[in-house]
Amino acid sequence: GGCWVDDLSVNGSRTMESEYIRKHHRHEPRENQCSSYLVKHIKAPVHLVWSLVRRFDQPQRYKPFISGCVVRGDLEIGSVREVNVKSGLPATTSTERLELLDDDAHVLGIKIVGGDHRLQNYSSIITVHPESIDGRPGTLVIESFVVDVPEGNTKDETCFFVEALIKCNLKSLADVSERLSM
Ligand code: A9S
Repeated sequence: GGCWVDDLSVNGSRTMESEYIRKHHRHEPRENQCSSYLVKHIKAPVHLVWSLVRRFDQPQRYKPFISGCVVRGDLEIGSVREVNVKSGLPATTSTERLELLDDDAHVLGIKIVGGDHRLQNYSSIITVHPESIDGRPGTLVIESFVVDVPEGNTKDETCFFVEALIKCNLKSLADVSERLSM
């Protein structure tokens, strides 16, 4: 019956999701750190979503808080980008290093190594996976992070702050991808 199939598809996607998380999104947060992950289902094909995510040199293509960036290096592991943040946010710049870029497994890893903000020892992993949404090609995006809990903040506050920013990034990634795939 419908419920079993639905249940299977829900459980199916949930076990796939947990499989991807176990494989790519393992962070060992230290006592003074918090770590979490977010999931986004995008109605656009995985190659299109990945073409946006993989551009370490152009985060502004989908990240709403970033006005631009300058990259030193040539998109090799270890390249560093100087990100300029739009006004109105609790930062103006962020210096970020490319840790991982796997065009086969669709994995991007970055570390924030500097900037006038409060996210110390921030590192994130974003992976994209093909899935079918309403029988059409879609993409499951998973983004995880680990970051120091700043002095004077709690783990919950820190997770809430970072999760809110990543939710905005993933919403914008969905909007840009879905518009491009129309
Ligand atoms: O850009 C990301 O992938 C994720 C985050 C959390 C970036 C956050 C940010 O760019 C602001 C949006 C400016 C917020 C940085 C580095 C610090 C902030 O305080």
